[in-house]
Amino acid sequence: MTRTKRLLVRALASAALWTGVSAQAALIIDFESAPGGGAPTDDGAINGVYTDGTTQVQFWLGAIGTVRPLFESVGRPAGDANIGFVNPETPQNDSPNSPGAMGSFFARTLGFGQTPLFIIEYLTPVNAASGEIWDIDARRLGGAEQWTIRAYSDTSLTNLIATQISASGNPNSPTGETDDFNGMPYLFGFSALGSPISAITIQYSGTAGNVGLAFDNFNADSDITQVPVPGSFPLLIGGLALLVPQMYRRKNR
Ligand SMILES: [Ca+2]
Ligand SMILES: [Ca+2]
Ligand SMILES: [Ca+2]
Repeated sequence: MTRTKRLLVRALASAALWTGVSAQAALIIDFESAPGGGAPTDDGAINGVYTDGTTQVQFWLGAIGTVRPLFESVGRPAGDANIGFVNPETPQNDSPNSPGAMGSFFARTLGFGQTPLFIIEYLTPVNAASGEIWDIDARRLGGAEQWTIRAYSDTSLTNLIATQISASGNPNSPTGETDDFNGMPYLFGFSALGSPISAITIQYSGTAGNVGLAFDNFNADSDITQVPVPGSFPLLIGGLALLVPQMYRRKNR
């Protein structure tokens, strides 16, 4: 085997290892199916536990064991009387500015003007989580939307281990409905907290009225706001760095 080939093999092995690391199992809940499998129903309750066989998680409103959040259809198909968010930047409400970014369904609270505590309850504690709060916007001269996201190490919501404040809508934008997060996701994430996470809550803490929560693409056990550099990544770069001059030399022979 030539030196170039050896280097190529080493670089490819590193790449394979790198791919393996980033493809670790993760439970991603995009609300495109119901917890037990099967298709969601627009405005139907999100009943039951989502699981990938390892992580188990479910959603509540107000208090654990009481009311369930609802599935909401992306866009506004005929007969959809109740929506999750208003977006004047797209032809239909409940639509992301980037087509496809929410799939066909997301999760919402009960309706505008009702913002019960959104609770993510783990039956199996995790070390990380991240998710998208959609369409954080504002009312022209009428306040702005904002959410407070908290992680707890228990399901009685007493042992607070982390708090994040979301971005805020911009009440000074020309319309109050076309600022940075209108029709866009705000991504929150928790990891490396010292204690495992048993619950996450999302509480409304903004000043605009007539608000509801739109939630999607929940990484139940991974924090995609943190991109770790895998151990093999420097080796891959090193392998390629050695390889490039070899190839160059060969080409100029
Ligand atoms: Ca809808
Ligand atoms: Ca609906
Ligand atoms: Ca979705």
